[in-house]
Parts: sequence; C-alpha cells; structure tokens
Amino acid sequence: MTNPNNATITMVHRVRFVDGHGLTIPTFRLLKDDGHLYADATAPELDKDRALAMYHSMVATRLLDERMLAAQRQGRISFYLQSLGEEAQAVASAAALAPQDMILAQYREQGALLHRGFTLDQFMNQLFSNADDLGKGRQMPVHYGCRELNFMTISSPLATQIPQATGFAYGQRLADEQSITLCYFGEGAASEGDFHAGLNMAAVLKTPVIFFCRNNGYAISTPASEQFVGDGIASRAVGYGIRTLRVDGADTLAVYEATRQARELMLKEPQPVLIEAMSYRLGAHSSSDDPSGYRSQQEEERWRKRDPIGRYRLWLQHQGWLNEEDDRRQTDALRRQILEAMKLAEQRPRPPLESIIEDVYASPPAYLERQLEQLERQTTVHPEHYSVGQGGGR
Ligand SMILES: Cc1ncc(C[n+]2csc(CCOP(=O)(O)OP(=O)(O)O)c2C)c(N)n1
Ligand SMILES: [Mg+2]
Repeated sequence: MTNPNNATITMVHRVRFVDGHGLTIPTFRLLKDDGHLYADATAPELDKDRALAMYHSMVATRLLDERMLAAQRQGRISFYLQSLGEEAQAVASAAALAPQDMILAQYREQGALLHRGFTLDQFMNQLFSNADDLGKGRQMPVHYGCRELNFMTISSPLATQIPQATGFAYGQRLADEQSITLCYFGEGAASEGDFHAGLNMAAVLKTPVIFFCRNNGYAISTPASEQFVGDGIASRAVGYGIRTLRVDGADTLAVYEATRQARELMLKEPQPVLIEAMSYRLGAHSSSDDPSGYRSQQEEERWRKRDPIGRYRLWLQHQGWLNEEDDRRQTDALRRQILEAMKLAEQRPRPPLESIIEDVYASPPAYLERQLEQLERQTTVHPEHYSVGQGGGR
C-alpha cells in the first residue's frame, strides 16, 4: 500500500516491536580457509593475469606497510598507517572497477591506489613530503591523492568523503557516464552525521555509488561493541532503502565478486549499494597507537589465522597459477624495489617554501604573501629548526 509516508503499512492487532537483528543479513563467502571453493560457490570470472595482479598488489601493500612502519620507528618519516589483514578489501574491490570509476577513500585503502597504478616512487614521495610529491609535501604521510588515477585526496576528518562521494556520483549520473564512485570508510566513521546524510541523499537521488564499509572491529581503541548496538553497518543501509550486501573481507574472491556485481547493478539502473566487509584491524591503528592497552594478544592471534593473502595464495596454487619458487622470487624483488624507492625519495629535495601558499587561490592574497615573508624570515633566522629545501632526513 502506498501512502504519503512512503512506508509499507501492514496492519496487525498486537504490539510487536521490531528487532533490527532479526533481519539476519548473511555474509557472502566463496573461499574456505584451505583455499578451496565451497561446494555451492562459483568462482568469479577471473583470468590468470588479473588474478595474479590482485595477489601482487596485496603482497606489495603488505611489504610497503612493513617497510614504512619500520621507517617511522627509525624516525625517517613522521607517521604511518598499515592495512595489515585488510589488503583484500581494498585491492579486490578496486580490481572490480574500471579506471574511469572514482575512488574516495578513508586512509587505510592504500592497496586500492597501488592496484590502480600509483608507483612505489609516488608513494614514497608523498611519505617523505619531497618536491616530487603530488601534494607538494603539504599533507601528513598517507594522505595520498592522484587525479590521473581518479583517486580523491584523503582527508583526515572522518566521513567527509561520504557525502562527497554521493555528490560525485550524482554528477556522474547527470552526465550519463558509464562510471560509478566507490567510497571506502570504517565502521567508526559510520558514526558521523555525514554517513547518514550521504547515504540518504544517495538513496533519494539514486546515485551510482558503492559505500564500502570496512567493519574491522575497532575505531582506534573503541571496539565496535561500544560504538553501536545495531546489526553492524549493513542494517543501517537497509533502513535507508539501499541494496546491501555483507561480505567476508578476508575473502579476495568474494570481495571482488560483490563489488563487480554491485557495479553492474548500478550501471543498469542508477542506485547506491552498500557493501559491509567484515574484517579485523590486525595492526595498530597507526604508528601513534599501541593496541596492547585495549585488546589481548590472544584476540589478535585468533584473527591472524584469517589472513586474506594466505587464503588467496592457496587458491592460486590450487589453480596451478602460482608456485612457491616464483612467489619467493617476486616477493624478494618487491622488497628490493621498495627499499630502493624509499632511499631515492629520502634524498630528493623538499618542495620550495613558496609552494605552501599556492593552489588554493588563482593568485595568493596579500595576507598569505605576508605570512610567507614571515616564514622565510623565521627559517633564515633559525635554520637549525627547519630543513626547507634540503634533502630528506631530520
Ligand atoms: C571527525 C573526526 N573525529 C575523530 C577523528 C579521530 N580518528 C581518526 S581515525 C579514528 C577511528 C576511525 O575508525 P574507523 O572508521 O573504524 O576506521 P579504521 O581506523 O578502523 O580503519 C578516529 C576516531 C577524526 N579523524 N575525525
Ligand atoms: Mg574500524
């Protein structure tokens, strides 16, 4: 029955409160822990090259994370943020997109950017804030962005990317483009008002955006159980009338297929989709965090066994597409390339000081010019506190 309230009305004659958990949203999973498909599961159509490219990106992401967390500990960069245990979510979802699709990420999805073709040099230039950084060294490490690769620059305030993604996708819809938007965020970010505004607008305006929520159990030290009592994040999308799928975030094939089908659906008929990927943030929140203060090692060990890379590697081996020898050789080569790129980026000069006031206004206003002069004086009087224009290192 339709009515001015735009709600389905079925009359009953006893009080019965609805419990959101009663919805039972299933979790889509294709691969068993041993890397074999479930009996009633169908593998996505994936050729060998594409399947191996995804594996390569996940391994590269993990190695990059390992190396750069160590670099932060050595004092070579100021900050780092790993995606340990969550590599499949970013890589496999990005792999299901076309290059013209737009990505708006939170900050833990470096795998998506790497898979799109952001080079190790580009990663390093950003992390070392040198003169070749696309952002001209004006952002904290890990705030990547790349216009060429349709990857919007990361912004730290949580959830700002969600209504922006809705708006971007609305533009794609109005232009009648064969492209969509993918928006990543954590379950913690879903507590922000922007999440609700972004989802409702997307539902009403029927914009082709995939809301990809990484429900990894924590928002820094706050466990999901202290963040919300509803059935994960997926149940909220149902409330907004958005098609919704929950997926095992450690299952590369399932994440790929879920995203591929979501994209197909919205290209046929513009509409948003929410995918809630269930995972676990295995590492610390960032290089500034120590999880031993809020969770046990036993808990971490339990989740370490659900490694997305290990499970996918087994599947590739069962397919006869990967052998241990090649795998080891490629991993060693990657490690060397990462180290090499890091050393080069560390030596490149810093961006010129005047670039700090560029790119916001067509020409910098007088007050910014004055501030720049003050800054130049300051760095000249106290050169020992600044490394302006010099190579890396502190
Ligand atoms: C508006 C806002 N509030 C608080 C913070 C501080 N903060 C940074 S990350 C974070 C946790 C976010 O958790 P989640 O969205 O689940 O992502 P995860 O780190 O688990 O990947 C918080 C609270 C912020 N950056 N912006
Ligand atoms: Mg989280």
